[in-house]
Amino acid sequence: MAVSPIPDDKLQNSDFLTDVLAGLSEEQKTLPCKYLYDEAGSRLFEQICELDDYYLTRTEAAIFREHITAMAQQVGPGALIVEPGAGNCEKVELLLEHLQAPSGYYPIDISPEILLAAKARITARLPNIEVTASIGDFTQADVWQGLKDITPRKRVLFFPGSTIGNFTPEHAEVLLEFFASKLSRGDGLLIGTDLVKDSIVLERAYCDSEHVTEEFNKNILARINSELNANFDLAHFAHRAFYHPLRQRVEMHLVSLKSHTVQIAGRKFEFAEGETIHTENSHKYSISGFNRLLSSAGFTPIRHWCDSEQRYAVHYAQIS
Ligand code: AVI
Repeated sequence: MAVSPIPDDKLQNSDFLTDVLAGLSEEQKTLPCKYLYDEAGSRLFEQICELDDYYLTRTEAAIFREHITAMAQQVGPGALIVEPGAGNCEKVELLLEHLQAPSGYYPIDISPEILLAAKARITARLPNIEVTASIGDFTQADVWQGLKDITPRKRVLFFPGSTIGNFTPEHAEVLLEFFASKLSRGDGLLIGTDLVKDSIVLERAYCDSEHVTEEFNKNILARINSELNANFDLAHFAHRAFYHPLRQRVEMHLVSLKSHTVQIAGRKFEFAEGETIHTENSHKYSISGFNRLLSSAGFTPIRHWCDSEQRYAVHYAQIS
């Protein structure tokens, strides 16, 4: 099996300060969305997942509940489930419970505390499933090395949550190619994607009436203040999220409400009134569009499951 890291210029794993200074020096100021998830940001994201306006999490969960038997059959007996970015491993439990004689579960996550607590929970609940927790960044080669010691009948990568939507299509293809490089013929990928839909529904999901997404977005400025010795005034920025139909994505921005200067680690950044910092993209796919992406990354789309309102899809693809 080829094991190689994703090139640094594609899905980089670089330093917070370097990324912030570089992003805010661009003409369209940007901040990489991975920095939204410090401890406070991760807590806020958990609250987002519970919001009425944010339909993604509950819709995906309902699809899994409704179609879990078919999904488990599709995965087949003796599979090793590999989950990059597994977090608290909650979503995989239903699948693990329904699989026929799974050969194990291999979650990968950067947070040792969360991953080891999840391993203990799963082992207590499903003692027949061997859990091999791999701690680190799933875009790096080392965290996949442990797979060498496991020889299941097949491997299936589990990547729910529409996380793939936070990569541009170009980077999503690189990531899926990287996943494909960890698999062999007959192995599979079970992946969740949010579907293209009415912009009102989409914009409500990212501009919720309880203002949790606003707090989540602004938290990145608070994080820069506390970790990088900066002086952002959060009251000088507003949250904005809108659907861009040509790019098929919701863009999240922070809008400067007045002309002002911010200092970060001794460097000055000017903000004009109305200027924005682009903080996140959340790409939406049609079924055919995502199938094209899977194919270009080396997967063969096999089938998908949707909710009755066609809001969200879970795809199964394999290496042919
Ligand atoms: C993690 N990710 C799939 C979420 C999304 O919907 O793109 C992140 C998020 N950003 C704002 N709300 C939720």
